[in-house]
Amino acid sequence: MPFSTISVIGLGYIGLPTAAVFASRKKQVIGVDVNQTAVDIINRGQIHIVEPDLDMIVHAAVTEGYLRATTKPEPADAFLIAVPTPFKGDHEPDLSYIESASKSIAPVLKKGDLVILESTSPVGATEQMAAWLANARPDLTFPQTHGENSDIRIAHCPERVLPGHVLRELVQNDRVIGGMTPKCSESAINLYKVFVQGECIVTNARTAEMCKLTENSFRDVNIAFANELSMICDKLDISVWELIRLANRHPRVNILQPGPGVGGHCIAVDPWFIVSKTPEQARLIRTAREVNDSKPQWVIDKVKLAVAELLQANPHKTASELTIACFGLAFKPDIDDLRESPAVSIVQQLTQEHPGRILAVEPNIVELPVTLSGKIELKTLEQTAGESDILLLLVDHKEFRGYESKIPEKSKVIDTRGIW
Ligand code: SAJ
Repeated sequence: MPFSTISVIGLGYIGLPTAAVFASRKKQVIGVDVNQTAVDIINRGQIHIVEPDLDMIVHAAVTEGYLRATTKPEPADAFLIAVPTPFKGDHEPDLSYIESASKSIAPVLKKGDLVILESTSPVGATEQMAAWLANARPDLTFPQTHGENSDIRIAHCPERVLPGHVLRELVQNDRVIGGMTPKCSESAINLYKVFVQGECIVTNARTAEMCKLTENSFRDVNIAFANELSMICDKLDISVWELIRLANRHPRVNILQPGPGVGGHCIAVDPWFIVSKTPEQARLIRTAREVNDSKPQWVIDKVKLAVAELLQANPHKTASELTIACFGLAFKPDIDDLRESPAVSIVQQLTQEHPGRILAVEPNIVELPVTLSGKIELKTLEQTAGESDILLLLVDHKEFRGYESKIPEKSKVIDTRGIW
């Protein structure tokens, strides 16, 4: 079935690139978002998020008339829901965005439409979405009650793109397609084949939900292993970086890299969706989360120890005379995204505990986030050399490589990334 009009609900880090790529394949795309400012920016052919090359594609799609944004859903042949699924205070998934997105599209659904849930979701969320839709539209039939004969087709097709490489990965990655029935999957494949060059692999909705959570939990558990090793090695006076390099020479060992903690919007969140459904079984997954979440405090304790050692070596000094320079604020290297960044939370806590100056070097931003502004000084690499007593490397941005040669002998170095 050809899809002439496609609607994407949620124009964030996943929805907007997806909408733009459909539009670049000359589909009529209606982007829907509750944020009027984002809608206005997109309709001007600009973007409100940071992702390489996305501005160009959105600009072209809007000027050529293939992409239009609005706050109110309109009829379409396929709807893709790409809204956030955060967790609440107790690590329970919050499906309220999916609920309001499905309730908002329900009135414009018509027989033959396809609805795809792309948001990362706990197992069962697609069935829940189908129930919300069916409840709002008793005049239409849905797969949970009418199987292959339903008026509406429903599938879960999680996104798996890496921030910073979204446009390439959207097209090239394989796609897991979890239809509520085989016909739902078939319909979803026809939609994704508009731009996906990777393979589209069919499963059911629950397995597709679990697959996405498993991918990110796999990475989280592996990073937790590396982080745990770093804390063990610190106690045993062994370089964890050398250790991992050596162990990885084994043909079947591939350990990831320790760091100051795990940030971003996915890996630190998704494993909790597994834990919340099966708390008794998901013991390793929960512990990995706890290990990774404990790493920022471990780094802060290292800084405090360095301060104490410096004061012991210079009894005439006070802590307020010591300057700490923090290298990197982003949640991972070579991006400007500071949200959910362990580096930011470490620096924030240092501002509360350290009475002296705190400098930050973050080559990917021009202005400090509000949470840090006025509390620390944003500096360039050149301005920082020689000015600091403690150098704390938090993100392995490319600009920081080789900087170790400029660090004065007397300074204390805490390198959470192992590049110095
Ligand atoms: N990190 C380490 N050590 C490592 C690798 C990463 O400490 O060896 C840290 C990073 O510094 C960062 C965090 O982990 O703080 C997450 O970074 P990331 O590059 O591993 O992942 P994200 O969050 O940018 O994107 C992930 C990807 N998932 C996987 O690689 C399994 C991406 O493909 C998903 O689409 C994305 O989550 C998502 O949206 O779920």
